[in-house]
Amino acid sequence: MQPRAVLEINKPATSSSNGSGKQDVAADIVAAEKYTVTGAPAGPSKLYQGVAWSVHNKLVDAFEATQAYWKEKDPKHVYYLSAEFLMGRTLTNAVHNMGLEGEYAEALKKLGSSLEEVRSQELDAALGNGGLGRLAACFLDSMATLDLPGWGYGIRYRYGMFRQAVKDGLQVELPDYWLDNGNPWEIRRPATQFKVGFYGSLQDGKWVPGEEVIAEAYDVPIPGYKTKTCSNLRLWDALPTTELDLQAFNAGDYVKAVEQKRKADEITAVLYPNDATEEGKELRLKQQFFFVSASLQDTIARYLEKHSDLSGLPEKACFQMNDTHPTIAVAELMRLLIDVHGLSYDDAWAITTKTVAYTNHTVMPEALEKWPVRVLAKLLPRHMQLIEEINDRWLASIKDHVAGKVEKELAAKAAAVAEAKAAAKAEAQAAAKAEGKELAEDEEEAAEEKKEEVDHVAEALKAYSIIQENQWNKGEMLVNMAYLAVVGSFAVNGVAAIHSEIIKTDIFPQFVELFPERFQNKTNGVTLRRWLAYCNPELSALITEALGTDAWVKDASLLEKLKPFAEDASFRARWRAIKQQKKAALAAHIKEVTGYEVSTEPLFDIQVKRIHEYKRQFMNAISLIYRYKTIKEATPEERAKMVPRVCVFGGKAASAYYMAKKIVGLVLSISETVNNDPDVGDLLKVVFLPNYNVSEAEIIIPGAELSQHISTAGTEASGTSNMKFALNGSFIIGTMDGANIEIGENTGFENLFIFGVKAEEINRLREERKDFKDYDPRWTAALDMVKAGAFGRPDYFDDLVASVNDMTRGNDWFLLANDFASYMDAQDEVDKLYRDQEEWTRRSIIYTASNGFFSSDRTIDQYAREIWSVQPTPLP
Ligand code: CR1
Repeated sequence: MQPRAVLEINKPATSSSNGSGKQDVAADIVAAEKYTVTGAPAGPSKLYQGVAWSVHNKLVDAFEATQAYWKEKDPKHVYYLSAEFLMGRTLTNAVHNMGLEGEYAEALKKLGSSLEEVRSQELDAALGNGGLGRLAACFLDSMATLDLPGWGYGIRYRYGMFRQAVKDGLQVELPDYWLDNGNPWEIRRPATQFKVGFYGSLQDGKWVPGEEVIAEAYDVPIPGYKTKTCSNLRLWDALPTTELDLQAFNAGDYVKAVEQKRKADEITAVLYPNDATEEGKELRLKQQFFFVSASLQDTIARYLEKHSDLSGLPEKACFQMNDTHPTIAVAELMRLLIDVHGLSYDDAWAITTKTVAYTNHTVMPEALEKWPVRVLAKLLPRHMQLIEEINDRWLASIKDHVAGKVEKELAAKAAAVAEAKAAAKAEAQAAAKAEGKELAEDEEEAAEEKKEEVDHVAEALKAYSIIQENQWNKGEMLVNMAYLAVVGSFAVNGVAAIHSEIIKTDIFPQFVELFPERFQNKTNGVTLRRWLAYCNPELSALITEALGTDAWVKDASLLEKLKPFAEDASFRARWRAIKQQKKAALAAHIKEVTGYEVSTEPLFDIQVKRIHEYKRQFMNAISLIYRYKTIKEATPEERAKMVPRVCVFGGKAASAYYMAKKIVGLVLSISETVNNDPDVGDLLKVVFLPNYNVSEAEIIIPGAELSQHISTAGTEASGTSNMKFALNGSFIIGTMDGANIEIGENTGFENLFIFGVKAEEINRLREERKDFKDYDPRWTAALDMVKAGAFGRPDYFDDLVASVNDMTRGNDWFLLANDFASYMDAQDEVDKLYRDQEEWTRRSIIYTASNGFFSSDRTIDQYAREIWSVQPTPLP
């Protein structure tokens, strides 16, 4: 067991800047270093602390100025409620956004170091899982940059999600001790506390919680780029109402003495605790309610400092629910307005439905949250009661519409039946006539049809009901949180054009029919600060030189002007040299982390994202096995023609996701076999980089030449790394899914390697392929190698291999085998183009030049105008 290297830190008093304008930054750093770290050895880690606390003070000044100004002006704010914020490191971002890089570079030079050296000492704030959390972080950057009044609200998870490590060729999960060295980027607010209750009962219609914790605020300043605006991410920590029960303690009951503290600690320990158990489910809901309740109470309290009448709340606040995790906000806002502030149900509902908006981020059924009524009623009895009332009123309000629809459908059906019957009757009559007989009339028919209609309406209403029966577990009632979100919101949006269509046709069609205007699209974006300017300073400098300005960092549409440079051979040479430099940096990182030595000559081919069957890392792995087999069997002449590749994987598998963990295991096994096979040499290297996170991505993405976004069409809502890769001049191999489609439209589809079936073909194919056996021979050959143990542990991979034939969902559910042949063809096209380095580089430039659309500034501008109605409010 390694001891954790925890620094001892005495947090400095906030804001030490002397306000006299000119400052000696080096002295400031040294001073901060002294009062922040005691007993730590000198070196980059100590220096990091000094720099960070020195920058902290500048951030706090900007933060206080902005917040005071907004408080005075009282503009409408957006509150971005999110279970995840994947912030990554802050130092570089803060220094650059505030335009302090010159000062700090100079100061650090004096101190014998550099920003690059100290930045690596910072631990990632990994309070997120994947794209959804990183999107939230990009959005905060853009909101501040566009001077839009708005805060993020979330949870300060003490151990993040988990740190992924590799042990014996498999993923293991460890706590992520990201707060070990203190956190210079937050400000604790002991004065901002709210009580949050759980359990208990309803007494005389009033909720009396059985358990309470205190939510305490931590503010994380979010500096905008080239603006004085410094926004806020407010994260909640949970404290017990009684930290130590001294009586229990003195009575020797030490467990009971700290029970409250333990319960509070549980809430803010980790993101997404395993919800396979009932306790886990309850804990997740507890977390969701905890941060939502605190955030709403906080917002209302601030609103009431300036206004007395809550009916004006929609003019001052908009709550954007980032996926369904914060959806309990609909019920909690109702409760606060009715039970705490004395409003009528109708007034409360009018306010709620003008204040709350919902973004859907997924169509995967397992991620569309449904809470058992049982769990909700136990943990939040008053909220369950309100949800029932919301549902009853909702269903009553649409009953006529549904009845009308049913009537029409029945009439159409009856007409068809009558027609068929008449035809049959005519036929029978004709036959009877031929035999010389008479036919009797059926008199009971009409009465029966009337009775049927009533049942049909009730049946049809079920499709609209927020409370539904569990289709897998009859008798269990569930609250469909996405439906609650749709009913309670004034706007619902998807995150890429195709996804926003799919949610209308497949997820919420019955709601679209009632209020089509509520549904919108907001194609995702990424901040060009972090994902181009700062993670790839060399490329950024070249872009700035070519365009004669760095204005593209804030106005991404200017990137378009790079296009003519793609035709300039000397520019291409410089572009290529920078890519080589970034590949070298990635190669060095691979060596440091995995020990594998990779050449920088091969094509760098990357797939980094959460591990999931729908993202099809397994298909990529199988293709690499086939590539390996081809190399092994090739003649020297054939080998000479091959395009060598370094193939990098990264991504976490959810701790309870059995199949995903096996996929990680397979990639690691392939990597070990291939990289140690002397026959292969530099023709193929396969690398799994553990603990993929924001900082890893900042090294990986600039070094990529090809990146893989190969989800089964219709399953990836958007993807955002595809945008980051494209902006860094990396090609995309991918399916017609998520934002790939819009990237194709912007870049020109001829520049992407598109393969596989389209979303509209999926359902038919899944049906057709129930007994599919006609596999591509390359697919079969590769799988046979796994089965035969070419990568060790054949038994371990048995069910992964079999998962493609999983009959419970239907054969080849994610259509890996189905798409394999076209995937391999697309890969051949990649190799072919890579041989022509001039053309490859030309198109790489086109990628960067074409994708300014995917700046999150554009996305946020759309949200602000089309959903939030929030105006830029810059400091004078
Ligand atoms: C989607 O899977 C998308 C991000 C951000 C994810 C991904 O395609 O880019 O959201 N969804 O919109 C998600 O995490 C819980 O759902």
